[in-house]
Amino acid sequence: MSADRYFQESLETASLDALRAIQSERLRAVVRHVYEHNRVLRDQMNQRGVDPAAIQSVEDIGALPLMNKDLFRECYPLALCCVAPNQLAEMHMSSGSTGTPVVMPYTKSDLNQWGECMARCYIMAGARPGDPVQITPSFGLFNGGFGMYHGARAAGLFIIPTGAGNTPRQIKLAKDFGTRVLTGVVSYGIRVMEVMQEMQERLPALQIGIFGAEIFSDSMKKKIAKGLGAAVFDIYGMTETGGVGTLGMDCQVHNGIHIWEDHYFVEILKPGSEEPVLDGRQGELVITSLTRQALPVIRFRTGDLTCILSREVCSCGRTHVRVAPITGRVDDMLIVKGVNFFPKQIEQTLMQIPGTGANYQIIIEEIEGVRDVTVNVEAEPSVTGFMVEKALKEALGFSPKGDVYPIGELPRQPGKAQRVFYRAQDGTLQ
Ligand code: DLL
Repeated sequence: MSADRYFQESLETASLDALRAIQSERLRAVVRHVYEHNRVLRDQMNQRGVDPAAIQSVEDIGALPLMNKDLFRECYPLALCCVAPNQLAEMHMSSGSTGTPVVMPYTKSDLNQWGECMARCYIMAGARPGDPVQITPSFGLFNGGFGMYHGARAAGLFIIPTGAGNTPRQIKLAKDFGTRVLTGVVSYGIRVMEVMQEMQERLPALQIGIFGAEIFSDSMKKKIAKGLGAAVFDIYGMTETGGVGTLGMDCQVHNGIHIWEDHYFVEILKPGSEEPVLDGRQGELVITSLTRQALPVIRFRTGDLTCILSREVCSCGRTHVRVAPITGRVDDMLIVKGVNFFPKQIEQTLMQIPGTGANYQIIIEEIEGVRDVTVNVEAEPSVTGFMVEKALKEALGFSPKGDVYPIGELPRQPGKAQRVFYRAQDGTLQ
């Protein structure tokens, strides 16, 4: 494996012992930093009776209190910040579906850390300095656009910062400037693919598609890869860890998401408890950021479900742990007619039916007190509702109603797609 396949070869391929030593040293420092500089986090540790000096290595992490999204919301705007306001260089924010937003402030050093993690992802996907990269998430409070930008700067790519929207123009620019790397949220990857089909356009220079921010089943990855004619990567990150790419991405082997372990410590816990689950078993991903200044998270309950796939050295040469693509959020599980399932299972099934498009809706409703589900999917005329119902019955063990719509007919939202809707009493979808 040649050195130019890595952004930081020695760190990306460090031995497991070296990684553990780096993590322990950084954990000691970050715990001291938050204890000294943030009242909320200090109170939490005191209440739990934790002496920060007693946290000597990652083995001791279980003693520390956990953080969650509610804490971020209660601490809006900057009560969790661990540096003086004049140290701040940038902020991002996610609004979520309800309530007070989650704010992430950055120092200059945090922006470098973000750029470094994201640059590793670009190089891991096969991007090389000078490659044209088209960045399609919005440049604003959502972290997607700027994170992909900071990383592309660090990796020395040629940045085409189109931001969101105007897909025919995006395709024209990609063609005119020879875009080799296209980045975005998953549903925008779908949009580009659909509009390319409508315009009967191909993008011969495009080789790498980097998408994330939404549930991303394997069959959806295959569909997008085929539609774009590019290798597709599943990039992961969130506002609370510092944005897109901070946590990591799958490598060219496509066997799990490498989490950048010199920057983040990974635990998988049973949802709602502090009990660790065994490698290979699904649980909630809990993250500690080891190298951030303005707002490091300590044992942050991400709400995302995954499992440890492997701690072995990957055939790409990287040693950083691999987790499974995200299954869904802890509170995403649907229960209909006694069957538990995640929206991702429906996506995976729909995308395997030949002739389906990439847009779908899962509608939950109560009919005479009984919960039912209807699945709407866009598809070619050859696909019937019966075919959809049959495939879902085989995959899930019960028969949701299936309705087929012509391609382009289901509503689309800007940014992250909403896939699950609840039908209110008055018939509207929420
Ligand atoms: O969505 C960061 C991002 C931007 C990732 C662009 C990838 C591309 P938030 O808006 O804070 O940040 O949302 C974070 O989105 O907890 C997951 O539930 C979900 N998510 C992010 N990436 C993936 C992924 C960005 N690759 C929340 N697969 C996370 C599945 C993802 N879900």
